[in-house]
Amino acid sequence: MKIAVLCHSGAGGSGVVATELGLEVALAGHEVHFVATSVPFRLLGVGGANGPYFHQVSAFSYALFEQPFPELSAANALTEVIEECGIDLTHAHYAIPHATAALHARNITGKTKVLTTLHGTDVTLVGAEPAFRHTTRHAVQKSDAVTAVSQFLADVTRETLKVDVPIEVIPNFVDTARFVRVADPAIRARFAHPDEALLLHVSNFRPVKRVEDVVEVFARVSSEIPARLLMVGDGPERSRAFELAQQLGVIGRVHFLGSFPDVQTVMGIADLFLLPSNGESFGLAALEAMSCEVPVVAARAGGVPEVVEDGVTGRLAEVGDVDSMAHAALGILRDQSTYLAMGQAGRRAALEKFHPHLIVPQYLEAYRRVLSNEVAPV
Ligand code: GMT
Repeated sequence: MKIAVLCHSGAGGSGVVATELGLEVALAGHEVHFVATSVPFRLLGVGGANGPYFHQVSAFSYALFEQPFPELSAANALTEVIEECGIDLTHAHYAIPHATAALHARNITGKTKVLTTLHGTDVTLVGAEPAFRHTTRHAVQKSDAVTAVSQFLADVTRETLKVDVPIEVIPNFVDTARFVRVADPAIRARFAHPDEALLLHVSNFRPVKRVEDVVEVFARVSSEIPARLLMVGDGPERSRAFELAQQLGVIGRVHFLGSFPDVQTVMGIADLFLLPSNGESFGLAALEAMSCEVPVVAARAGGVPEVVEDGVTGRLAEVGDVDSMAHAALGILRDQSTYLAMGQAGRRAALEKFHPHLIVPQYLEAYRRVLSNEVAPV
């Protein structure tokens, strides 16, 4: 198959899933062409003459246009790739602008099929916004096939957008060979003393992530036990988290590391992962932590309970309940046997439920069905 992958290039989960999946599909022997505004985060340094290939969506600004048209630029770039490379199927990650752009390109060329994967905020934030409701609904309704990354997201999509097309649930996956425990004391020693608990948060620091709750939880934990916090990623809420850490007097124990693609190293040395988001369709970062045997303390929001099993692979609390989250974190960190059991259960879940060998074939099968005009069995 020749597949075009239309995705965001930043550090957000949808771009990460698009990239990791595209790489797996290429490994399975298919020709994969990424189409994005810049090289996707986790594709940096990968690819070559044998693919996967990258095609840039060019930006165009013109004084008469008060706003840019990312959807039309993406549709234009995709149209060229479809024509030049003979693309069979376009996999659009995120509804607007990517599914809409893919539908445009399908109309222009009359050639490609479109499979859209919904990731979360494309429905829960963008699609729920009156300014985008009709266009998001149209994108979902008119795709040749639609997948969602959790049952929660499939249900919310039906309710919010009032669509009646089949939505197949295909969960996120994790490369369990890469996301492993890192038992190198020298790496851990860069951030924490051996007697300190190392807490971790990884995200794109958007409001939905509630990064201030991360700091609040950490302040409570570190008032009880020696601890450090690694904050990995960047985004609009980073400075608020920094200021709060200063106000709470814990800034000396919080490391803001910025954004980098090989998060597996910091995941592998952490003792606890914090994900207090107020809405999370899946929570890929939590799964990556679980694969590294790191227990997760998270808010019980959206699809998170489909990933983190309360009391087994971590602990869940209500959104904003930082006292309960801190209490749960301390309970795990103070009890070595709970800590080890939760870490091992997380690893087992990653291997038995979210391994690429289980998930990638589901996408390949969805591609095959779309290309042979079969309907998804949902
Ligand atoms: O909000 C983000 O963290 C980024 C966002 C995206 O679309 O780039 O992530 C969403 O997709 C991920 C991959 O499918 C999911 O694991 C995240 O839970 C989801 N984020 C939200 O729903 C907030």
